[in-house]
Amino acid sequence: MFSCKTSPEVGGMGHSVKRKEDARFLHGKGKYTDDVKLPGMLSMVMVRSPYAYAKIKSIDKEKALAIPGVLAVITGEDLAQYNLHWMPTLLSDSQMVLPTDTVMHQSQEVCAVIATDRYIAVDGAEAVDVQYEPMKAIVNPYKALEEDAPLLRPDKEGQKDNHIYHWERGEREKTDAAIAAADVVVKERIHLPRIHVASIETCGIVASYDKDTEKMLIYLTSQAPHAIRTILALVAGHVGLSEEKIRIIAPDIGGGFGGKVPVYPGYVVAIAASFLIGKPVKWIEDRSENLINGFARDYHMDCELAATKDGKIQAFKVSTLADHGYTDSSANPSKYPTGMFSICTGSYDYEHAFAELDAVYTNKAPGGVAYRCSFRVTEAVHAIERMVDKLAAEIGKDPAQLRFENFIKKEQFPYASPLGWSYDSGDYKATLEKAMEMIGYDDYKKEQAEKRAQGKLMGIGICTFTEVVGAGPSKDFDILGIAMFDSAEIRVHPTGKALARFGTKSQGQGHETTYAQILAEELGIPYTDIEIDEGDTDTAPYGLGTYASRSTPTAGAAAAIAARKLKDKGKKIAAHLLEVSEDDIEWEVGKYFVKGAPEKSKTIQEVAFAAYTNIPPGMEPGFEATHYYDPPNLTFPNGAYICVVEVEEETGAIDVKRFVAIDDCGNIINPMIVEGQVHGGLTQGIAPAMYEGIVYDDEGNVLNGTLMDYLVPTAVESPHWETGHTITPSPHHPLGAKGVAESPTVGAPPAIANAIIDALYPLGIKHLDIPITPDKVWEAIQESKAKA
Ligand code: MCN
Ligand code: CUN
Repeated sequence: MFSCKTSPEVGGMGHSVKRKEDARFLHGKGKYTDDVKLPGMLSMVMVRSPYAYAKIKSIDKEKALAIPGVLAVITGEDLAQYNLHWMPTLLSDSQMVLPTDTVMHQSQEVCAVIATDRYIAVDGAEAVDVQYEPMKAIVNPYKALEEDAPLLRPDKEGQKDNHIYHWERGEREKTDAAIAAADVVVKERIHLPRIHVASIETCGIVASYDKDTEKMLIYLTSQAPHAIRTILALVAGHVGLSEEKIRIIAPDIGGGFGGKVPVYPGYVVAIAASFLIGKPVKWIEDRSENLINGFARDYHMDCELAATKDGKIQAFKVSTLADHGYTDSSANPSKYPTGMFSICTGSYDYEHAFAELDAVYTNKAPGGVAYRCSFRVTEAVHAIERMVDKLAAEIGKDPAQLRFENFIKKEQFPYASPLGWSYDSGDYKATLEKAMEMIGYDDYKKEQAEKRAQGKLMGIGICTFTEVVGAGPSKDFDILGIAMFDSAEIRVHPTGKALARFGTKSQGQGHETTYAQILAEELGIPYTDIEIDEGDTDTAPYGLGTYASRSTPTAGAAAAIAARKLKDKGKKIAAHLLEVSEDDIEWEVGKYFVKGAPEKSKTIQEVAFAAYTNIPPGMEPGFEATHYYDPPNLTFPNGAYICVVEVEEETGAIDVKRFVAIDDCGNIINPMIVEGQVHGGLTQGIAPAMYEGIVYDDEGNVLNGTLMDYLVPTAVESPHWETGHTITPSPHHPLGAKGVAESPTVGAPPAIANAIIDALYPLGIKHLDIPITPDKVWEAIQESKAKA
């Protein structure tokens, strides 16, 4: 167990101090991209395609340009003159900035109208006359692979069909053989549909080019400002936008959840427009533009789990078809096109596994963007956790018992998983035991038996997941060639107060508080005396940004090590001040003292002052340190979630009675912030499980592109989350911490799905795909009754 080393006033690790950033947010003083107003700023609005697949016959700008205040209509042809009409996606596919001849999905950007204000720009966009020749859209990814399917991406050299790539991990033959020889094999096709992060703040940019200084100042709601700057320089260097001339400032962010990692076409057009016109250009998406473009997931997974008749798991195989829309815009590391999907073997110890994935083009918006997923871990965890429950049901074993019998044991860590990961640490048994105790598992089992006897539908669902977060190591992980590590830079001022800057960027995770707590833990400077700064590429050290719950595993570690470098320098200064040898100096949080004479001491603040005023001969003045941290491995948090539901047979209504979440993210920096992250993440877990899913018609139209039709759960839909934790420190992280922010979103959907399907099991219903809505349940019940 973890015990705090610092006082609450210093506020190091383990203290639930209040978030420093909240005063600003609660007082309405957060500064978001749309709050940026620059002199002479213009507004940009996109003209979007009503069709999912169409040839553009003509674009008539005349009427739009005739509107007073409309300054320009930018088309793909205009950008083509500068070779800016295509851009790379984060996974090295290509995406149109603006089309020159064909639109590939409904709501795709067709051209951009620039005007003196947004109202005029909207009028201008409506006045642009685009003539289309609609074509038959491919919506179903299986049909996209049929032989007579039209080739969607003839622009790609060598592309002969709509197949993007094949990926595989593990041993196909051995896994197939183990499955063929097993007593029991359960199979299922599991679909995780497209969903949208639906952050409160949509995407947006203010691009401001100064022709005299040749500097491009960009305000961008971005989770990864440094990486985006590098990519922009690589894409637009040929027109003079080189990296030192680009400054990206990511101001406050109203939710990222993965949706603010990529570069969207609107960003490039706004930058190009400002570059050409020489004035600031703002582009902010409206809600529907945000909801219809860019989604997570769309994985169709064929799963097979094999076991002995008493439930010893022997092999797992999963073959996935991934619908990426018209371009693969997954924000995944380049050597991991399917992200960390190969964590799909889960928390269980068995020998044989094989995972393969085929990615395919369809006429949908670029897919594979994230939804609080740790790089495809949600999909992986859903596959294995649904299948483990299916196996339990098939052999009539309690799903908790089945898990206990198959868990990787505490002594087996570091554990080499069959698909190539080295799990760092964990105690899965303890985590599940704690969850079962907290919810009162055995009592619910009895209650369920009684309810079933009365013909009532009650279900208990478990998910015991293993997460994988914290990329690097940079030797394995890069995005478009940019290696993944992260950074911290600390400056302690003469009065002992400090400023620390990071390569990550908080979107609501509380970094201004927790990074200060890490430094407080290491240096003993109160967390309230430490300012945290992120997101400005001109001032922050280079880093890859905040996603995949990597900030604590990477930048958090960098902060600790940078602080330790400072402490080493401080020790020399303290020795000088106390007139003893360095070897005689000891450290206790916040001060140095002479071994055996604790009354002779210097505080960190006194040492900081001396660093600028009274240093030993030959030493550099100043009290600063920087560290770029390249982790030796990822961190592997885990959790045990249990959900209890009741389903009403007449209506299909689902009532989540209890939900207990026990997370193990190693040592915790701020328990309250972690709890907040878990609450938010669980709500984003119930969302895809029960409510959210983008629906397409056969023509590729999105049928729920507004928040009237796309149900984002609020406090009303959310159950009372009950949380707790176990602590297995990461052996390789300098603070023993693991990332946590996405665990709940990864773990909750299968727990909820398992509970609902368990409730319906007496009716013979053995699987439902998420979102499991009341109408889906009702239909399944009707079908099962018709069969009976
Ligand atoms: N933390 C801690 N102790 C630990 C682990 C984490 O106190 N052992 C704290 C951290 O210090 C940090 C927070 O918990 O303040 C989350 O840390 P971490 O797990 O490292 O995740 P990141 O900071 O990298 O956040 C990214 C993650 C992702 S990928 C998505 S998606 C998501 C999420 O954060 N988007 C969010 N949570 C979000 N929360 C808000 N409010 N808004 C978003 O857009
Ligand atoms: Cu997968 S969503 Mo978060 O990694 O930014």
